[in-house]
Formats: sequence, C-alpha cells, structure tokens
Amino acid sequence: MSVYNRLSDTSKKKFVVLIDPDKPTDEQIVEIVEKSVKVGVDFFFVGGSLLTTDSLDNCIKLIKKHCDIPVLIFPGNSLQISKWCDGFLLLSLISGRNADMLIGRHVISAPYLKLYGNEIIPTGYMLIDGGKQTSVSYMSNTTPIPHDKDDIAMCTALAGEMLGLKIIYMDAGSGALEPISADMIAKVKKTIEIPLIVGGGINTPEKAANAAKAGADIIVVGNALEKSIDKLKEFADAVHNS
Ligand code: 1GP
Repeated sequence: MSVYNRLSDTSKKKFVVLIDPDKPTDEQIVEIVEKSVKVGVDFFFVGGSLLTTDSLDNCIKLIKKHCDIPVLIFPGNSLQISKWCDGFLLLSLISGRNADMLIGRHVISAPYLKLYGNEIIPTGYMLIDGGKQTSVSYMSNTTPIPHDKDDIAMCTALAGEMLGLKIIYMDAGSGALEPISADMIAKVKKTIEIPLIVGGGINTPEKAANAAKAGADIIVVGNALEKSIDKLKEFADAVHNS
C-alpha cells in the first residue's frame, strides 16, 4: 500500500511523531521507536526548520532498522532530502506569498527526488498564527494566517485542493502557544475532501483529542514528546479513540 493511501485512510485517526533529527541521540531515537511500536504510532515525520548536523540519513535509517512504521520527510528546506525515506511531503507554503516556497525550492529538489524515487506527497502547507513567531514563519519569510480567520484558512485550503495538492497540513508551528482552534479545523475539514493534517502546539493528550474530534485526520506531535516521551501512549490513545 502506498504511503499516500495509508495517509488518506480516514477510517481511523492517525497519530504522527515528529522527530527533529538534530536533537535526539541514537539511543533516544531507538527508545522513541520501540515505544512508538508498542502504542501504535502510525507515521514518523522527520525534519526541522534548520538542521545544523548531517543527521537526517542516520535518523531515518535508524528508525527503519527498528520498525516498519513509515517514515516521511517533513522538510524545513531543500537540503532535507534522503533516499532512505518512505515518503516525502513536498510542501507548497500556500498560506504565504513567497514564490520561493510555492515553487522555487521545489525546482531545486525535484531532480534529486526523482533520482531517489521517493514517493511524493504534494502537500498544501498552511501556517496558522499560534501566538508567537515560529521558526517556520521566520525562515520562510511568510506571515501566518491569523488565528481567528477561519474563512481565509478555508479558502486557502480549498484553493490548494483545486490546484491538485493531495493533502493539507495546517501547522501552528513547533512550540506554538496556542494550537489551531477546533472551529478552524472543523470548517477547513468541511471545505475539503483531501486528508487534513494538524500540528503545532499540541502539547497535551486532550489537545490532541480536541484536534482529532474537530476533524483533523492526522495529528502531529513533536515538542511535547521531545520534552518527555512518558505521555506517548496517552497521546496515541487520545488520537486513536477520537
Ligand atoms: C511543527 O506540527 C509540528 O511543525 C509539531 O509541532 O513541535 O509544537 O508539536 P510541535
């Protein structure tokens, strides 16, 4: 089954652990993976706004050595490419108006992605204001959609779908003070037919459940699990039981 088919199986909510390959040691990665297998994590996303080491390949290979959970690259820039991943979120930053993030970086990456034969997931990536400036907003030189402007989010997601993008990822940014509101998630979900990923600032199992119940098909948690892996099962159960 292709990674996209697994992502778009909406019969069950999906839980994603985001790993910034710069941060954990090899031992910590193995611990995260072993625990993730036990609690039924559906996917790993690997990437970061700014990587300062060449840890990406090693991180992906290590994950894949210890489990069958699909590993997708969630790239912070066009250097984050690997032949070892199972899928690649080719992000078009449709909430912004920086042409480089809409098509420019993709031109640079495309021949390498083709060479590596990665499964490409064309992704409409939308930054939503989460109460503080995030690394993604700064690094991409784009302004997020205001937290309460549900109509802008709906129309942006719809335009992304009409352009042929296969999945929408609404992100308040890593460590956001406020996750994306349930209202915005619900309205965007009703507007589009493609799967909806939601992440950013989901730092409790309750917030994960709220996002899933509001309509997110796939929930991403990074920061909270970097701080402590102890609540991994609670997060996974919160998503899967929603
Ligand atoms: C950020 O959506 C991800 O791009 C995850 O955010 O690190 O806040 O969980 P957190």
